[in-house]
Amino acid sequence: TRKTVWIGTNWKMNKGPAEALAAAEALKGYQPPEGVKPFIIVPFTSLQAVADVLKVSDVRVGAQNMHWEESGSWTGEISPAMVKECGADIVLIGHSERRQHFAETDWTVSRKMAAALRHGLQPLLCIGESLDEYDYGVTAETLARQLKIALHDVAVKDLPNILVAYEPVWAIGAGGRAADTDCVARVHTGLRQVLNEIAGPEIGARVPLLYGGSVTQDNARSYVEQPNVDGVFVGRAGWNVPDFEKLIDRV
Ligand code: G2H
Repeated sequence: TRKTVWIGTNWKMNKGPAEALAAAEALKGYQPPEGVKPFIIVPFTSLQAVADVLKVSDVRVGAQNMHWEESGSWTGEISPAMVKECGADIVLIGHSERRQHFAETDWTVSRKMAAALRHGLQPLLCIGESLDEYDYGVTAETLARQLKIALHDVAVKDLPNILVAYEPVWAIGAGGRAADTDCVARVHTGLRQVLNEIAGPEIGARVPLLYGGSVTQDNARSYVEQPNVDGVFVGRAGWNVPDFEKLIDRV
C-alpha cells in the first residue's frame, strides 16, 4: 500500500474572511486520492469561518502561528486555546518568515511546540537552513539543532502527532529555487536519523517529514517519491483552489 502523504498549502498573508470563505466552500467537496491528507494553513481572521465550513470535509485546517502562554498581557498575540476554539486542527510553528522577520527563535519555537500539544493541536514544525548556512556546509548541524531544541520539551509518545517540514530558506518564495530531489532525500534521511536518536526507530519512523519551498504541480510528485519524504508543503502553487486540487491529484 501507498504511504500516507500530507499535502498542505500555506496561504500566508492572503485571503481575508470573504475570499477565504469562498475558497473553503470550493474545497468542501474535494475528495483527495486514497492516502493523501490535504490541509490548508489560513490567516487568523479567516480561521473560524474556514474551519466551520471544512469541519465535515477531508481538508484539515490550521493556523499560521500562536503564542505559547495561556493568556495575559501579550498585545497582538493569539493563544493556543483561541486557535483551538476557532476549530483549527493544525498550527504552524516556526515558519522561516516568522524566524526571519518576527524574531522567532529556537527557544520560542520550542515553547510553542509543547503548548500546541498541550492544547490538542497538531504542530507543523518548520525548520530550514539559510543560504549562508547552506554555503558554509552546515545544513545538517543547523537542522539537527533546530529539531532538537524544538522537540526538547515534547514527550516521545507525542511525536507521532506532529508534522515536520524541511524548508530551506533559499528555496522559499518568489526569489527562491526548488531544492533538488536528491538533496531533499539526503537531508530527510539525516532528519530521520536525528528523530530516531531522539525517539528510537519505531517512533522516529512515524513522524511525517514534508518538503517545502517552491513546490509546484510539476515537481511535487518527484519529492513525494523519495524515501523519508511524507508530503509537501506548498505556498504560492496552492493559493488558488483548483491549482491546489490539481497539484494533489498529480502527486
Ligand atoms: C515555503 C512555501 C510554503 P512557496 O514558505 O510554506 O512557500 O511554495 O511559495 O515557496
